[in-house]
Amino acid sequence: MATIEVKVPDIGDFDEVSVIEVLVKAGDKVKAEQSLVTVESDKASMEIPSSAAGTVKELKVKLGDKVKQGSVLIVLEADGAGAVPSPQPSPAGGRGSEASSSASTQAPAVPSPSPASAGEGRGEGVRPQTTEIRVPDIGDFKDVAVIEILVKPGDTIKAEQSLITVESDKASMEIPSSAAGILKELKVKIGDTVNVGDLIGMLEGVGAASPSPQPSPQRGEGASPVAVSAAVSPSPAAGEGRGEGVRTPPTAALPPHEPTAPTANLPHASPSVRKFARELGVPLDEVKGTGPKSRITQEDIQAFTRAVMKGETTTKAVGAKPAAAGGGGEALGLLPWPKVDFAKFGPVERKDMGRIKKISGANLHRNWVMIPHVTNHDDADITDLEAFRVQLNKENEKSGVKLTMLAFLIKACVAALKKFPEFNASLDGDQLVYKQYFNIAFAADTPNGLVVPVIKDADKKGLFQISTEMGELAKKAREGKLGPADMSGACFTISSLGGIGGRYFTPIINAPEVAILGVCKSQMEPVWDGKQFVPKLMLPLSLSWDHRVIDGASAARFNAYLGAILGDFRRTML
Ligand code: CAO
Repeated sequence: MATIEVKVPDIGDFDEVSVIEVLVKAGDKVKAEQSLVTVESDKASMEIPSSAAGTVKELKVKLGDKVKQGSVLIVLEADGAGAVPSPQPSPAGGRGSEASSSASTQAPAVPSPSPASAGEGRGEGVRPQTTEIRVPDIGDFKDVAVIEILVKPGDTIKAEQSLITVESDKASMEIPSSAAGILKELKVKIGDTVNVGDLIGMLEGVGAASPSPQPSPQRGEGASPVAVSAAVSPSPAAGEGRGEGVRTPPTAALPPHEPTAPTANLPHASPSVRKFARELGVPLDEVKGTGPKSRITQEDIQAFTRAVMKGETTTKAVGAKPAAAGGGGEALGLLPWPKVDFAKFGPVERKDMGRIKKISGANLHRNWVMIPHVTNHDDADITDLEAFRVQLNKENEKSGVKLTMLAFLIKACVAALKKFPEFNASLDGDQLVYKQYFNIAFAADTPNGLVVPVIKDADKKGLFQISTEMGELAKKAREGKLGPADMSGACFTISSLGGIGGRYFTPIINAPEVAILGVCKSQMEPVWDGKQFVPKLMLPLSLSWDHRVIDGASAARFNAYLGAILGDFRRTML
């Protein structure tokens, strides 16, 4: 199997760029074109894709590293078919002599620079009164979206001042003005898609830097590169060398100018983070960045979303609307909460909600809104199990530990989670995290509200130990003494109302878990055994599951398996 060094491709004129995100780790399988790292300069950020498919053997960069063209990013054990083993140095770029005993390859250029002759054939153009500013050569990118407009008509623009930001799914870049002058007209708006040569705006007046708008015959088969070059050319010096076969970097990446005021106010985030924010409708400029140089990370977007969902913060757009009691629904396009003067109808007393209720309420609300819940109801025959439990408790009366039905349910759930691992998983972006430990939480009713302590490593504990720990945790819960460690790390939750009553209910999943079992009060029922009705102690089960992760058939099998175990506990040993 070939070993490939995946290197930073030609990224234009960037001398050194910082690695701001590492998107893979050793052992990961990557596809060709899959992004490996995000790099960022002061003007552009871009994801650098892998040039081949394979398994990451070694990471050669870490967050904060400075890299440049040719820096090795990863060592890849290439899949036969996916590998692109030959290095891609450009003779024009002076790298043609590079050789390596192991196959060495540049990731595809992002953006790939234009061929050599962009500056050729300009001639001595007459300085026009009005200059067209067009999208420069931005390499292989097509139909890039305009995501920010940094200037407005009437602004005085300096040469090299950024005008707009464009973004593909792999890179975002600011497009600078090739000339100085007054912006007469903008020809693009946010959301437009643009390509090389598209008109961005019209400048009037003073010193256009790249005067000739004429197409260059030497440019090759490109559609309209010269207008582009007028927009691109960052400085006479950069234009001059082109005729000598020096590769022209995408000017969008080039300009060494000082950021202008609007640029300085722009939120700092990588393209993938911007995309993520847009998908969620999160206004980036309201998110506080916690990354280096206050860069906004994906976690920042998630934290902002969580805070909005919990009602701890609101977006400016929503905040600007008239306040509504019970707020938050407007963000989802819902009607405002009804505002009623209850005192009009009779005496009332107002009390602040307790801390636990506020916290658990916000969590439940988020989980209810964000998880597509389905609940399957079933019954388990626990006639023999209950008799066994009663007998064990009688035998162990003196020990002071009482075996509860919940302890049996915890053990039964561990067996079912082992058999159906997707129930012991969590969603993390596009990935499922399968947990190989079995921490089971149980809902406990306390005077202050609902809390959910966790029995850790329930698979390694016996029924008596589980019952003992449950008793201790339930006592701590009632006394308000549970610490964060007592309530974290759960894989699956059981909510038992068996000691209280009821038949079935629809428990809300405790994110990031993907399922929860609700249990109600068992009762004797006539059950048909094929010949006759026999009295059986039936336990109602209600399993809520996240339909993004679990299918209905799996949920039915999970419940059936749980029922079989509770019907005959010896099956846990199988
Ligand atoms: N069917 C019939 N009886 C049951 C039963 C069931 N499924 N589960 C428990 N019981 C019985 C017990 O055997 C016990 O009876 P005895 O006192 O005669 O022995 C009695 O009910 C009380 O049990 P319990 O509820 O105190 O104990 P537990 O181990 O079953 O539960 C705990 C402990 C902490 C889970 C429970 O006290 C509790 O807080 N339950 C409420 C959970 C809750 O609020 N869920 C809703 C969350 S969503 O809002």
